Amino acid sequence: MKAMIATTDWSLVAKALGDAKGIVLVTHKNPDSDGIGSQIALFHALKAIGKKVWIHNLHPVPRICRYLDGAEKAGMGEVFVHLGAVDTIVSLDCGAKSRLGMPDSFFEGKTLINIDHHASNNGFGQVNVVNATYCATGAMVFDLLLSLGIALTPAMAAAIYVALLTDTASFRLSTVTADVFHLAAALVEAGAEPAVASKAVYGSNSHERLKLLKMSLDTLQLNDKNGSAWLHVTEDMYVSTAADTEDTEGFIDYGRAITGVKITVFIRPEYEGYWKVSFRGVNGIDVGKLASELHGGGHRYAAGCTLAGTLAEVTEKVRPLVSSYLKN
Ligand SMILES: [Mn+2]
Repeated sequence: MKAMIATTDWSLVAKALGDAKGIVLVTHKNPDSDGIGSQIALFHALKAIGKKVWIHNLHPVPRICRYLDGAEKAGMGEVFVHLGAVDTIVSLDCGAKSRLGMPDSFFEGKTLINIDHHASNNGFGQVNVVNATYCATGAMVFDLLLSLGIALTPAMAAAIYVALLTDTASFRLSTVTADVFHLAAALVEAGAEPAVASKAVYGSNSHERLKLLKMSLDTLQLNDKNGSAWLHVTEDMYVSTAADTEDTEGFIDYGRAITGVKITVFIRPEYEGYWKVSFRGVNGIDVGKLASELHGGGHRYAAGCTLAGTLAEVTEKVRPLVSSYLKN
């Protein structure tokens, strides 16, 4: 097996994990398949070398990942009952400490290891491996396991595969290189099942989700001479369809798939009075930079921020900035 990026230096992470007596793996609020897949793969790996390890996040495992062997191990909420048994925290796929959503007391006196591929990551750990050239944090976990000499089991391979699948939008993004396919092949050889992952991620829609999608597509607007696509959902739509935040996963891709659209904006309720604004950009447009101008972050091609106000106020705030990114 060949490392995705052979030059990544895992020595400090290996040392910290080697020294650790108890480890908790965490990922960002509203976790996605990359965060969860990375956690599950590393969980199995650390178990295999005899470590005490837990998975804990603020929010639950998304439905599309619950088929993974190990997903049932994930705890959730602001309170982590095993905190006393833990001396090391590993943050996976999280661009900022605040995005973990855990209280300050969670981190007190612990060694924090930060493994991530978000360009906006500021290195908030005591040990950091941050590299935006990785297409997924799952690919980083693969390289870490390789450097630790841990053999991939089918459960680890399946977890990394779903991370890779979703963070590359099914191998559709410009981050997809020959090395990504080599990695995918290695995962399948180790027991990952692409058909099972695809069915879970893309073939498990609920009726509620499709009703919400229909309403959201009704909000689709093209601006900036058809260079930007905008769509949203509202709290009322959640109520009338009985769908939830998780069901909006992938809605933004409908905008991205329109010919000529260079930036897609998707807005959804975050919490009372706040909206989550997500951006997707084509090659050559850095929506990560755009989001950072609104105190958010992410990748060049996918990013987001949280803004206060009404939907109309938020839209008016974002619109001129989007236009300015389309002028050059
Ligand atoms: Mn990711």
